[in-house]
Amino acid sequence: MIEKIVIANRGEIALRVQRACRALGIKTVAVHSTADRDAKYVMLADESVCIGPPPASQSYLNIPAVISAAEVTDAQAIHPGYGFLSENADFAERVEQSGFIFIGPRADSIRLMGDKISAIHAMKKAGVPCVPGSEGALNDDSKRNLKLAADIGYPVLIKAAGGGGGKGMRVVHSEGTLLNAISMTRAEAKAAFNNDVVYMEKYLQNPRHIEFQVLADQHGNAIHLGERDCSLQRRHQKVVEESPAPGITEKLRHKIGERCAEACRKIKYRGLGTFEFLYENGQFYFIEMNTRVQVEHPVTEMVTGVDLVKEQILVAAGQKLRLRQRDIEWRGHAIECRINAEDPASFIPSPGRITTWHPPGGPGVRVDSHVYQNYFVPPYYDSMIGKLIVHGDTREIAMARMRIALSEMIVDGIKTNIPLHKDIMNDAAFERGGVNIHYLEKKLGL
Ligand code: MV4
Repeated sequence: MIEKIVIANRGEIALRVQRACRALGIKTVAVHSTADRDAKYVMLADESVCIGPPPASQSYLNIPAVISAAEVTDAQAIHPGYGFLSENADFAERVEQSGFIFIGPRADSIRLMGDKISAIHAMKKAGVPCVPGSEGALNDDSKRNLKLAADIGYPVLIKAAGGGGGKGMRVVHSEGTLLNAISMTRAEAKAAFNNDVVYMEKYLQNPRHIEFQVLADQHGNAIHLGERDCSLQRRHQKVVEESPAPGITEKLRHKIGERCAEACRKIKYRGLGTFEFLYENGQFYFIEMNTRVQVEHPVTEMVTGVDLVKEQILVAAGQKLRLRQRDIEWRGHAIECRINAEDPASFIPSPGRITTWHPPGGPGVRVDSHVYQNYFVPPYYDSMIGKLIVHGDTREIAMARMRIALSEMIVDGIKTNIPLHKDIMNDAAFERGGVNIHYLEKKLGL
């Protein structure tokens, strides 16, 4: 069994992983940049190693520094959290080559999903429903590309195989602009990802973003833990997430969830994973798979009662899944608000010292945050300072709890997006449930 884990991340997820380790009796090593030296989660860890200066490129993204931290502390495993090195196949490979356990999938699974074309190909083959599209890379044969688009039907979307998370995409409404759009997307993709491979999909105009959580072990077992609705986003940054997704029946949940679990068995996937879908007119369309623990994992934990990070560590250690599909039960409804240090109207980051930190509490309220009174939010990293998650028997009760929790929450010294969350929780369309991916940007007048 693993006795000591290096947590190759910072902030709330570093603390979250630490808690899972503690629950399993595993010792923790925090790695940190000089900007995070005084963070409480660093002091709470059993050991800590400074791995470099504030810029992430010289600390949290420094592969040799992270692996050295595992060597000098005699740890057996490395947990990458989310962001940073979490979906870097080369990192996963080097961790394992250095004799450590990477707490995540095998490097080849990360690589498979990192290339969006190979991911779609593998998932389609495994029976997961995908968006109608080119089924592979586009070449420079204009006639073929025009025929592909005509067959798919306009509007189409040109996407970069190395993209994801919203970068490198272009909508094309008619044949007159198709060829130029392909070359433009290709050039941008080359510049951004050093990979000019692009593909084509039918453009879905008003979908919801719904994702399925899966968990698999190294022995061929895989289960799904239902779905999360992450449609409330601004510029590809999720703002509010919830589980279950409004209006998704138990029958549909099991149908799509089982397809995802079966796909994991077919590709011999191990660890936590998220299948991202677009959902429109009652149909699910796979777009991408994430091979890490996600920011929004707590909403799934709240409705299923499963500690996902704990299970993730156990399967990485080689244990068989303790949970079977029939053990998974969904109870009530959970909502998460991402609390960011930013101006609620302009979204400009607002780093600085937190002079008052008064988190909410009470039944069904969870706060995942690493901050505290007098904490200095550094300007170098993501502006998320925590997550407020609520649970209730129904969506209405969860929303009511979120309104109260937001009203109790006091953060002074910096600006936060709490006013935006209060506004969303009183929005009539959000209250009805099932808004699409464009709703928040339209509401904000973007
Ligand atoms: C799409 C789409 C519509 N049709 N694919 C954006 C990020 C990347 N992960 C996939 N994205 C999209 N792919 C087809 N065929 C619309 C988006 C999209 C989006 C998806 C999920 C969440 C927010 C989004 C915001 C804008 C566009």
